[in-house]
Amino acid sequence: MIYLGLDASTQSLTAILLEVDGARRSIVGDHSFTYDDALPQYGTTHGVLRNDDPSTVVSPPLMWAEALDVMMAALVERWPAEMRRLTAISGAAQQHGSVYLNDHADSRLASLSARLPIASQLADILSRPVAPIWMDSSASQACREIGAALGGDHALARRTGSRAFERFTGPQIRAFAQREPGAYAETRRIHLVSSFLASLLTGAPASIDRGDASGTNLMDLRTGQWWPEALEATADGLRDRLPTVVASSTVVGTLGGYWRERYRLPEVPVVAWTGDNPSSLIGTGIVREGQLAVSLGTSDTIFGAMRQPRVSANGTGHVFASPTGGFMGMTVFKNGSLARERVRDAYGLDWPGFSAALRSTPVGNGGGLLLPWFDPEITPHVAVPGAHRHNLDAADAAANVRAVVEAQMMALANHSAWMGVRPAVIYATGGASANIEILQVMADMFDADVLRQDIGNSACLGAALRAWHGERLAAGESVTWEEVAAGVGAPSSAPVARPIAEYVNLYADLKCRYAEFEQSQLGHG
Ligand code: ADP
Ligand code: XUL
Repeated sequence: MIYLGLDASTQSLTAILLEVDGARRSIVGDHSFTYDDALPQYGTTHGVLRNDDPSTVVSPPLMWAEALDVMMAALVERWPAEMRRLTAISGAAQQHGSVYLNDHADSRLASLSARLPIASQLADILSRPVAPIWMDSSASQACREIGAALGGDHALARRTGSRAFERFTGPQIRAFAQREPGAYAETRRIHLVSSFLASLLTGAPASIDRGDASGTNLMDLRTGQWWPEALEATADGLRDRLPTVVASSTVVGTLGGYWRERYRLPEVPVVAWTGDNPSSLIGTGIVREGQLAVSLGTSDTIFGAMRQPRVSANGTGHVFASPTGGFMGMTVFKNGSLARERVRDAYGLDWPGFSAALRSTPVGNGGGLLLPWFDPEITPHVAVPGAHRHNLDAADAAANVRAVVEAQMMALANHSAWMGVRPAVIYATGGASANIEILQVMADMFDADVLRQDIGNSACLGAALRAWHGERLAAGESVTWEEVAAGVGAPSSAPVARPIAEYVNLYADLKCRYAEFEQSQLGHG
């Protein structure tokens, strides 16, 4: 049986074909491309569109639709036999981003012509031509209003898992309804990226899973359904515009006629798509509390499973529903890979040069510190971007490379303390987990062994594994999450980096100094 997992991330679309044959599982195909390279006509840089205002970051939804077409064509060309034997599909997508569809959407999706590319048939179903994505931080006022209407940050966090965050879908919807009331009035459906892409596959409005619905400030974590008061505090008539919320293992439809005719694919179940981070939880095999993963992708995230939702007292981080039916804790940083690239490029380096700089500089950087807020930051909240240096010469390339990596690892460690987990092992994933020198800083900072999967994209692997789990469940077979997590997803057992006692001690001290520097720059010092 062959399962297709897709991951529509900020910068790229990735696919994994997973074959399950009894206890044997193997990856029989994988393919990935960046939107910038494959679809330059949309004019994105790193998958996004920006204007002069650093708080506004959007992407074209039609680009994601066209990317699905490009991906299916490539998969069918390279793995024709496997694609004909497809058993089920699921997906993961960057979280929080929202897509706004008008009254024509339902009938258009149900009657797509297989002779024309999908994107060319969707242009007039959007009530908003662009989708605000997780990097957008322009909804501050909406956050304040929603927080105030729902009893303050802590009350909102206890109910939905997070205080109001600018990138969360609820505040984004409120900001849109206030700025463009006419376009909001024309909006019939609002999808997250995950449920939008699932809808394109099924040809009908697809439900959203609880994991991705947790990133909206609109779902009650205890009931796993939309929270009526939050809907009311966010925008008029919102309930009717949102997808229904379902458990992550739910089959939300079958592959639509467009894909079956255009690519000669079977009519297979489509399992609910989820967010990339909940999907990574499955892909890294973290199904028990006490384990943590760090994803170094476009965003840097740190997350782990939680049996009961425990929100942080000071508003850092999130609790989401996990695809396993429990919960997950997470802290997110916007200045992840793009900040590392910014430093790399500022000094004319490539990745080997970046790694060489890490090897040639002393651990602790002689006390040189950098706050790498090149973009507005999520954790801690920084509205006005700016990189701040302490004891660090901006002209010293190698020291700045070490400073950005140490800063990111210190921020990951400090701002995940609220989860109360001190792991002996960290599971590293995401594009930058290819970099062993970065992982050594991680090991020393967390005093933990770092394990890395052979498969770099755990969100995509999680999607393929969830397709398998959901399809089997629908067929009446129960597959435990432990079984799902075992096997192909498991990292190779040998750590790729181990903590060195001397550096662990040095970082214990430096982490406190970093926290003080951060506070002083935030104006709380
Ligand atoms: P996404 O969040 O879009 O899924 P990925 O997890 O695919 O992102 O990561 C992409 C990023 O990986 C690139 O932006 C790049 O900065 C980073 N990357 C790739 N190779 C390396 C490397 N050797 N060292 C550090 N970063 C790397
Ligand atoms: C999670 C978040 C990002 C996106 C993009 O809350 O904002 O990690 O999911 O990957």
